Amino acid sequence: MQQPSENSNEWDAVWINAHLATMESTPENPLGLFRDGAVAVKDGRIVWVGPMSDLRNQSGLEHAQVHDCKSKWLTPGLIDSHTHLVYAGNRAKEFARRLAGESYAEIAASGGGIMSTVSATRAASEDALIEQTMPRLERLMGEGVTTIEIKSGYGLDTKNELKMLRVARRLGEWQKVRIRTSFLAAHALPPEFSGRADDYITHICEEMLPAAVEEGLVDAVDGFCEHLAFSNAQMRRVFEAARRHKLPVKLHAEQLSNQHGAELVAEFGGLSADHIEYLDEAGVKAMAAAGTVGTLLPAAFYFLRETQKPPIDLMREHGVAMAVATDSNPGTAPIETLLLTLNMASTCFGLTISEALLGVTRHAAKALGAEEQLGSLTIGKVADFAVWNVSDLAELPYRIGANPLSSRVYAGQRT
Ligand code: DI6
Ligand code: FE
Repeated sequence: MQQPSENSNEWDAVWINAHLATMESTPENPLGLFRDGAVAVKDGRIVWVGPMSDLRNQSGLEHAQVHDCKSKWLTPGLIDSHTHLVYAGNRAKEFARRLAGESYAEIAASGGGIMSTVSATRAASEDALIEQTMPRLERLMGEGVTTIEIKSGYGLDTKNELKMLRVARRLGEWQKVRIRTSFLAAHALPPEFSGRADDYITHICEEMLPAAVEEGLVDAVDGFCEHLAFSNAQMRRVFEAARRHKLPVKLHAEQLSNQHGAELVAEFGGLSADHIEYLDEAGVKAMAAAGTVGTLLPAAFYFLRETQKPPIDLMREHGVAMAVATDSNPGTAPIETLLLTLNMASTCFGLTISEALLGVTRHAAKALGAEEQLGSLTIGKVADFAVWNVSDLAELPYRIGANPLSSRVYAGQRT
């Protein structure tokens, strides 16, 4: 059991009579489950975690606000570590085209796909983007999500990429949610650079990224390494620019084909390789050696009716941590629920209940480079919790379309 920290004398609040999933894994107990526990909070951080039987002896208890969980399950706040939440419009018409037989790649090649969302997003003001994104954000928050990664990538020029990132930052200031931004200018080739992909990469490295960094808008650098987007060599140049700014990298890798993007991101000590349906053993080994997380995006797999599954067994064998995220975006994953995504991760990819839940907590925190702060009920970490009205946490991935959230706690405050 964890020991109280020295300055824990006066707690602000304590959640009692909770069954806890600490996410502090052991081989026998991967979710760190224990029943009849309590968690205490001060200044937005966890200061004590222990069994109810030890609570009475804690001096911090005296003035603390007490929240009785009445035997509900309490987990860390959920983390959606890969989203494209900020965008304008939608692509329902392209869904209809796909149902009539066109492929995602064909629609992209005909000027639809990412480019249609780029046009809509460029035309939208910051306020309009906020207005359109807010309901999506609130739906995720309503499922106990307390941290969300949001990418740019629908601006594709300096002005509009910065606009998207500013919107992401503003959402985090207005709502009780932590936002981590990723700079994704290397998402698609904008029409201004048609036929000149290498020049666009130069423009990203020399103009766009420095401008975004200058405004403090970038937490990580991302890219789309794919035959219909950017090559491994082009992504290497973007990652070298990221390194000059001391920014961590991540990558949309091996989604539709194997471009050895996972090896590239691992070479740069990257946070995560995402999608990874076509990942091979060399990529898995490189990720294991670098501590790069494999981020699974089953909603995109489902929505594109893909059949190639990520190499889950190889990642288990080599000890690659797996995160699970929505990929919420208008083209390949128009989804606004992380709970349903958990179900898809288990149903489509065969993740165990523990793997799925670690994928939206501790491993998702690692995918954001925030494992020191987030993702488990550990003394010193931020007090972001979700309290669930379930008798067994397996109900979270199991139920389809249900939302058993009872309450949500952000930085020690009930929201
Ligand atoms: N892979 C995806 O699944 C999304 N981006 C990416 O790089 C798709 C984005 C879109 O179609 O709008
Ligand atoms: Fe994505």
